[in-house]
Amino acid sequence: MKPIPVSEQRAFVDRLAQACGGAYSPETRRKYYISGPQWAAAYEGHALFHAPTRTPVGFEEVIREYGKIGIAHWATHDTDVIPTAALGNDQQTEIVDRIKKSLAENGLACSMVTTETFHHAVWAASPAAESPEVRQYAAWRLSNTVGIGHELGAQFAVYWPGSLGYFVQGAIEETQTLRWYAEGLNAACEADIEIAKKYGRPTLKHCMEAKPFEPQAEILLPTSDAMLAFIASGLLKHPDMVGLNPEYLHELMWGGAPRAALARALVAGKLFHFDINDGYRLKHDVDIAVGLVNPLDWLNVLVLLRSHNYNGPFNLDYKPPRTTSNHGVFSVSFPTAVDRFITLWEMAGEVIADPIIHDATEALKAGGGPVENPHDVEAITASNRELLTLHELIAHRLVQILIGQHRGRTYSV
Ligand code: XLS
Ligand code: MG
Ligand code: MG
Repeated sequence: MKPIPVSEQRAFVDRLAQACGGAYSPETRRKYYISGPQWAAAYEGHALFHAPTRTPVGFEEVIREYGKIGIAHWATHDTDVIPTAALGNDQQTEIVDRIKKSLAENGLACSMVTTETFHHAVWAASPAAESPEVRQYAAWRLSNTVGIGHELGAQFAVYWPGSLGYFVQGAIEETQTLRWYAEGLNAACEADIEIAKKYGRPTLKHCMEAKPFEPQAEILLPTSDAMLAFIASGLLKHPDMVGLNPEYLHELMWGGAPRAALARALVAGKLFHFDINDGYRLKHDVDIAVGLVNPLDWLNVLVLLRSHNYNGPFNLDYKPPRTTSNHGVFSVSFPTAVDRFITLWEMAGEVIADPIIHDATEALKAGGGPVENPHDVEAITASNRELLTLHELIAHRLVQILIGQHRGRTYSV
């Protein structure tokens, strides 16, 4: 192939993206509770050892582009859009008004707000640091975000505690730090009760998000399960207001099965919000877009959520790769992520309705019938021995559905 001149590269990429097919219309995409975070689209490709590869984009552009794609909800950290020094003053009011206008003009709603308690130097020792001034400031920041959430019409507030942990042993006392962390959440819930009254709105759903490592060496609440225990620990004044925002990759990172983590959140009634992305086990928080690494697992995750009527947001918390251009973020990265999600979600419906999977799972539950002596271990083992082969058949069927083989896709050899 001849070199593609710079002036023709966008058109070339757009033509191939178009040729991929399998895209949904913006109207169809809007029917799903999919949210696009400000920080995901505005991510410039930087990291500790990585220089930015993209130029900054502000919320007006992100909201406009999400609107064009058909991403109907938007989420943000306070400092993604408001400079830290401007928080709580007139500039905050002015920016929040501009956000409201931008959302309305582009047909989006704000679903979630979250407080940045990890990036600024003030959080070096976490938002539950020893210094009472840091903790007071943290409580104020969380409450201020709740206020922004109500002003923007959000339903959820997310808490990723970032540096809640330590690099060096013995530097902090874990039980004390957890108590202090609870105080921050308590302040946010109390503020919410007051602010919600003023706005005549229901209180927000407060969602804790775990990540097992990064940025600290040892994390106090590394998993969604740890957070469930924390919510039930008695340290929270309003545990009913607090649930989880599991992130798919964050569960995979510690070696867990995301679907099992979600199941534990579901049985506890705490699956409020869900950050969707993909990546690898026991590795860095690579935040790859949904379905690019583990599509089969993703299909299974969505089968679980569909069959339990999960109706919270699917938040596209991923990072377009450093190789993707500013244009590519909105022309390739976000639309393809949304379309893979929708296809996997609809496919999950197909799995639930599939007669083979249905018959197999029902047969496994029916078993081989009662045995004469209910303590006869050999008879119990033998009674459904043949039926157990269905486990593997179910797995095969799921892969068939994923790759279209169930529709008779074969190759002539
Ligand atoms: C970081 C988290 C973050 C939260 C919101 O790893 O995923 O993006 O979702 O602070
Ligand atoms: Mg996240
Ligand atoms: Mg992540």
